[in-house]
Amino acid sequence: MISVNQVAYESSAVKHATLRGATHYILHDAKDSIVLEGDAKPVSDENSGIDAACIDFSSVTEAGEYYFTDDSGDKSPRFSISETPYKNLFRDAIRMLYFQRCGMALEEKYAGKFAHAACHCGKARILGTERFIELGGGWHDAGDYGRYVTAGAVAVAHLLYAYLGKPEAFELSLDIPESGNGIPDILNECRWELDWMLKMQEEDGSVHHKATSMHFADFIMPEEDDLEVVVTPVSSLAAADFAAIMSLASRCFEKYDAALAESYKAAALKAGEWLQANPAFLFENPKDVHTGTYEDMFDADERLWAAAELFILSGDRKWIFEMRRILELRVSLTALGWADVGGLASLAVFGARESFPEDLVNKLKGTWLEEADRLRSVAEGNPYELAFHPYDFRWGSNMQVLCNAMELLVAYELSGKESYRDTARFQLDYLLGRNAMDVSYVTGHGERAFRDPHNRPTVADGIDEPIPGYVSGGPNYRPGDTAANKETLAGRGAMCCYVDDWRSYSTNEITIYWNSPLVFVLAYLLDSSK
Ligand code: 9MR
Ligand code: 9MR
Ligand code: ZN
Repeated sequence: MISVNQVAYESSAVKHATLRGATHYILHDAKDSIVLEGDAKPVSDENSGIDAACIDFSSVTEAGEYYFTDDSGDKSPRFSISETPYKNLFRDAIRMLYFQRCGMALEEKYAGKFAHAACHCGKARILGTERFIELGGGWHDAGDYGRYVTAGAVAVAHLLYAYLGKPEAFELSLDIPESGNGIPDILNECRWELDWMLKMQEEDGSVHHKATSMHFADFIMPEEDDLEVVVTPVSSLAAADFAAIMSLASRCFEKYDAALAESYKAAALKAGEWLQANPAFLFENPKDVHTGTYEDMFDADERLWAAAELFILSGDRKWIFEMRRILELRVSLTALGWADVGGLASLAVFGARESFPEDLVNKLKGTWLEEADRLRSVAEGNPYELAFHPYDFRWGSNMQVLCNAMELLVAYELSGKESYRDTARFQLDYLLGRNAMDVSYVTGHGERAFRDPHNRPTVADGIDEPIPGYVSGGPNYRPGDTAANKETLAGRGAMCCYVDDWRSYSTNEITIYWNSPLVFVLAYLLDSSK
């Protein structure tokens, strides 16, 4: 069996596939002619538990459709080689966020057969009070209908840093209601989340952690969900992420809508003042609230990100002192997920290098490149060239795969070393099918793309296929749901602890912050394929 990136390889790029259970491979073009053949010797692979070998077919550069066969009689999925791969994938990966919109009818004009009525339009209650607030807007977090500030801020951050880094990649219409208003559609889409987030801020600058029902809704369409939406207490995690994302948003919108940029700025500064005056307010689910927690025991990395962005926004040196204070602590400076956001602080600094003290920039840059070296060497050690060890396959492992690719692509920009970008491509190849499950983890993209996400609308809408462009959470070596658990997945290697089954929230859910790093990675790779 030969696993490939089922979507596409870029003509001029390095091209690898992975073979298992065979020793001879043949590459065919669309007319079944043999293009290349060779022998490979499988070696052991700790991630999948199955011997495998890496195949290099970089010498094949002609655009077209291809597939592999091997001496075990297997045929690989078809894939293409193209000069401009990923354009449709990129668009669908962003449009996923439009489909997560809450509080707005998704019209057929934009949503096609996936259209549905507006949802969650009633007022929300501040938990523990009888105070009700208008809370329309935002994106549903995932396969559930909650809206969570920290998760949302991180998703928007991936998108906006991608936009600031590679604005040309975003010169496309997403066919969303705001398209054609003179503002890049990526900003239009992010605004839907940002303006909701503004409503989560209190007068004193603090920010509520999340807005969900008391327990998860059934598998019904969002407009049928009439459970009361409650707003949980504030957290310093939410306030810090909020301050950072509003600062960043203010910069991005400045040239398109000065008044809006000003309101994001005011909100950011207010959250920043609250943060400085208040200690850590971590988050735990209040009694009787059973939805996701996004718990995090440490808010220093969130504060670091906020300080970096607030410094860019205000030029106030107090934020540099705050950064130096936090840099004395043990904070990851490369992490880009929802729990650890120190890497977002690094991205903020790299994008505004001239404004920051040189020693600070160098420290972050040094740490960044060290991590890129580590990732590259882990990837070199296995036949999928995945920068993972078995214990990296946690809930949402595909986010980590993509965040590693982001890390490597930024390392390439900082250093010019091609090998970082090559390793980044291997991470994308893994996501798109070059893995031991032989699955493309993006719906609608790839001959063997997953089809059955843990996503309420997909289950409830009566349409056979899912909306294209969802990223699955992916393999989880500690699965824990009715479809994926210790019994059903007994004996499998970590890379194979996955089921394409809607009941499997621990391996096959979708979230906004699993799509957003894919958008970042594709924006950077599209730039290189110009
Ligand atoms: O659908 C929920 C999903 O969004 C969450 O990620 C997951 C873990 O918090 O929980 C899912 O809801 C399940 C609940 O936790 C237990 N009962 C079954 C629910 C639906 O499968
Ligand atoms: O993505 C989250 C993952 O890292 C955690 O391990 C998991 C369990 O706490 O929760 C995931 O987040 C879920 C959130 O709590 C509710 N919406 C669905 C998210 C994805 O499963
Ligand atoms: Zn909704």
